[in-house]
Parts: sequence; structure tokens; C-alpha cells
Amino acid sequence: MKPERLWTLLFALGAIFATGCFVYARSDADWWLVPNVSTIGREIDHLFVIILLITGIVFIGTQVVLCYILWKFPDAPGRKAEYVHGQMKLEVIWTIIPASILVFLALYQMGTWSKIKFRSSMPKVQPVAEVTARQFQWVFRYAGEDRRLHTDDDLITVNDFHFVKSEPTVIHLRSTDVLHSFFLPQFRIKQDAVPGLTIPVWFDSEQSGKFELVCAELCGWGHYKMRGNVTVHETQAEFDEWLKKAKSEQNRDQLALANAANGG
Ligand SMILES: [Cu+2]
Repeated sequence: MKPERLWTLLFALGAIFATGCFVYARSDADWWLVPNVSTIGREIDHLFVIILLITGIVFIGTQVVLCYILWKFPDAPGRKAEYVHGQMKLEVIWTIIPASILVFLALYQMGTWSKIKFRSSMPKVQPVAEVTARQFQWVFRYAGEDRRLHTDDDLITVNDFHFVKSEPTVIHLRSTDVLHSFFLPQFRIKQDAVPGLTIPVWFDSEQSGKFELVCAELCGWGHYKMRGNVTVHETQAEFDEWLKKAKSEQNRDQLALANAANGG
């Protein structure tokens, strides 16, 4: 066998082996398949699968063609490379195909996008909290018993987000310094927090339990620690109970702070 062909064969086998190792090593990692718990997440996962299928077919197709060409046309003594100035027909074809795929994807995802992002499809409910991102934490301001934000009975928590299962939940997202990104992986929600803007974000959960919130926009040296806990309560009563308890703890802490400041 010609050495060029041997190299081609080794290259192809190596690529298959490396892909296999990668898939195997990642098959039980968390980010490989983060389970989805929201209703909208199913539609987003569906879009991901479609895109993965298209890019997967193209990737495998081009690799097969590449290997075939390496195999079929090895170097030979006296063989000169052919100079091709351009091929109008080919270039038109390989411009039109990707362009049509992109147009198809753009049209296909529009329904899902409008459901999540358009203000007109935002559920008509009071925001459960105002979320302020800052270097490097998430500050949550919950409406107290009066269910209105920016009143005296608001509850403030840091990196601790709570809401109720099955109900559409709205937050108002802000940033006080730089760009951050509010990312709830299990809910398939990702929204930039932009200084100067208050952006409503909505989502829901089909499961109660503990999940995580992370910042998905590199925002400075402490970006890696900008994460929070998400608790989805089974019922509104459970949420109210938590709110009441956290509120009394906050009042107690504030009283202790005030006493300390007064020297008592
Ligand atoms: Cu960040």
C-alpha cells in the first residue's frame, strides 16, 4: 500500500476513534444532556435536534468525501496538481444550499422564538421577582405580601431564586454594571441582562425541586462564581410559607444590624 493511502486510512480511523472516545467520555456528564423540566424546553430541544441532524449529516458527508479524495488521488511521481481558477456552477450550488438551510431554520424556529421572546406572548401575570445582576451575584427582590415590587415589605435574597411549579413565572431582569446572562439550563432559558434595560423573561416548570442558575456571559474575573440556587415549590402555599420565613429572618437580621449600628 502506498504510504499516502496508509496515512489516509490512519487519519480516518483516528478521527472515528477520537469521536467515539469523546462521545463515550461525555455520555454521563451533566452538560451532555441536561434534563429539561419546562414546557417550552421541549420545543427548544426539538430545534436543537433538527440543527444537530443537519450539521451532523453535512459533517459526516464532507469527512467521507475528504477521505475518499485522499484515498483516490494519492501523490505519484510526475503527477502535477491541477490549477483551477474557479467553478461558477459549483460555487453557486454551495452558496444556495447553506443559504436555503439557514432560511429554513429561520422560518422553522419563528413560532418557538415568538412564544418565548415576544412581549405579546408574555403571560399576563405579576412578576414574581425583580432580578438584578451585578459583578458577581444575582440579587432577587420579591414582592412581599402585598404582591407589589418596590414597597417596604419586599424580600431581598442573593443567589437564591424561588418560584412555583406549573405556573407561568415572570421576572424583570436588570444589570447594574456590565452584560450578564441569566441562564437556567434545565428550563432552556437564557437571556442577557443589559445595563439600562429592564427585560421581562418568562418560563415555567413541570417539576418541583432544586435546580441551578448560572451566568452565561463572561462578565469579569469572578464570572465563574456567579451562580445561584433555584427552588421550584410544589404549591403556592409552600412558596408563601418560604417567603414568610425568609422575610422574618431578613427582618431579624436588619434589626440586629440596626442595633449594632446604634451600639446596642
Ligand atoms: Cu457572568
